[in-house]
Amino acid sequence: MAYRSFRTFLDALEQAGELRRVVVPVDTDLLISAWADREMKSPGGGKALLFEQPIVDGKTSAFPMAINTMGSRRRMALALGVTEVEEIAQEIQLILKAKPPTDLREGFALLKQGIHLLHARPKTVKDAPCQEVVEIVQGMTASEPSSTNMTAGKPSLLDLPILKCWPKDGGRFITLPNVHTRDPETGARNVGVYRMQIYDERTTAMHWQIHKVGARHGKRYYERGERMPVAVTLGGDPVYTFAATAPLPDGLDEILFSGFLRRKSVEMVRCRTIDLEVPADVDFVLEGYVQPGEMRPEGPFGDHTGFYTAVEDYPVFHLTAITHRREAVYPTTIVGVPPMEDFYLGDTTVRIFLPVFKMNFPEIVDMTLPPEGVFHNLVFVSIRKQYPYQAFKVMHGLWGMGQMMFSKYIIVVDEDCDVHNTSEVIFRLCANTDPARDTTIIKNPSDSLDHAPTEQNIGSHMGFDATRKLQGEGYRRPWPERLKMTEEAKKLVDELQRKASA
Ligand SMILES: Cc1cc2nc3c(=O)[nH]c(=O)nc-3n(C[C@H](O)[C@H](O)[C@H](O)COP(=O)(O)O)c2cc1C
Ligand SMILES: [Mn+2]
Repeated sequence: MAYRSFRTFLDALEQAGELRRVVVPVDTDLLISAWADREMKSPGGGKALLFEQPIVDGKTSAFPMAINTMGSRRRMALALGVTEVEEIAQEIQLILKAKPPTDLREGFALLKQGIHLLHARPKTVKDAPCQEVVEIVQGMTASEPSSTNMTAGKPSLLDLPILKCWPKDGGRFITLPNVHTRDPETGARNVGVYRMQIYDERTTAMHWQIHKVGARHGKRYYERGERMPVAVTLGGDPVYTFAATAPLPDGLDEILFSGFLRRKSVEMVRCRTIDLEVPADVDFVLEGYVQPGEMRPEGPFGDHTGFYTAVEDYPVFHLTAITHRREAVYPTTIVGVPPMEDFYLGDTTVRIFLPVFKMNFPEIVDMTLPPEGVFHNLVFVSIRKQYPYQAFKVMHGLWGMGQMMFSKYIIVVDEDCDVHNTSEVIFRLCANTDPARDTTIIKNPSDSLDHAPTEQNIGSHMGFDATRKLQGEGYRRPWPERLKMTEEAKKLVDELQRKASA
């Protein structure tokens, strides 16, 4: 299901009892953040919050703002228009297994997949809700000057209800920007969520870390000495933001993936001042550019590690235009000590792409990144083990897959262990390992945000084989049997307890 706008998504959340409206004015300087932090940490991720009167520098913003809209399993499913995100995983599995159908049922299933894939191709449109209001920086020449909806005016980022999230943050940060860029050589498009610190009404930082696709595109422009067009979108169908946060297999275009997820092709419109296209139904578009070589200190920022990320130099984004819907809503999030909203974004990605992991590693049964690990610090994976050292083979495989390279600790357990039950995983880890025999330490790139490694971006990672040991793994004793009560005894006690409490 596709949402026509961010507001339709908010309406759906409200109807499902998943949204709370806040009608009192609340300051964007720490107070919305403090409120949202409490909400995100309440059982199950709390509710989405719509602040109708965000206060910026003592004035009520012209735009309402929404936060925690994807911060629970239920809201993630609603965002993606499904009952359970496993439905999408099943679809992906079907596509991966695409082969001549062996019976009619399978044939129909494949056909349906095919149609959805056709839907995935974006279309270009001329009229766009996201350009109902167009404000162009003076001196910039806009395309299609004949347009009727052109508004004179001075675009200013300070008009948006942008949060200062944590007390020692270096300023206000746009936290859910969908940053659209293009590879100048191949033309390949990319969308990633990279936070943007506001410097002034027309300038921000562009925090794409060195391992990210935006940074790679940037490097191509820098090498050519060319100004890099960058379009930042906010809002629209929530699948756009989800796709932009998902570490997609390289080469899978976020816009195509969005079309697949929403079962409707994304309508794209050309920006007014730069040569890029963006989804026509988003709430805001910040058009601009990054100048090769220009760097500026960014931060500090209260990050999803639970710590402040220190000041570092990052590229600078220069605004050339703001276009927006007349009734735009500003979407945002905050990150911090887990659990926070972003856990659910990451969790959904793992659940959706489990079939891709399983295709590469058929022994994988289930996998999760528990919230305590803040994405990259901790991975639990269960496998059906057949041969010695298979747990190590799986670790090395994961460390070689895209952003899984950052995984600091990987714990491999047997298939009968529920990886979503952290207590059960820790029990297996403690009970089944001899540290010298069952661990491995490797070198790999580290997440830029990880403050623990001595040097930024590089570090060691550790794998634990907490599976039951086979003979060929150096274990020479018989593996003991795990305790289990008989079914008969359990049934009899059920009856006895019923009687005792009657
Ligand atoms: C709320 C949120 C904020 C994020 N902020 C950043 C950021 O500032 N810089 C960054 O490099 N990645 C950030 N990420 C992670 C990227 O969006 C993620 O790695 C994504 O897969 C990058 O896309 P890419 O592979 O196309 O570069 C953030 C993710 C979330 C959920
Ligand atoms: Mn990407």
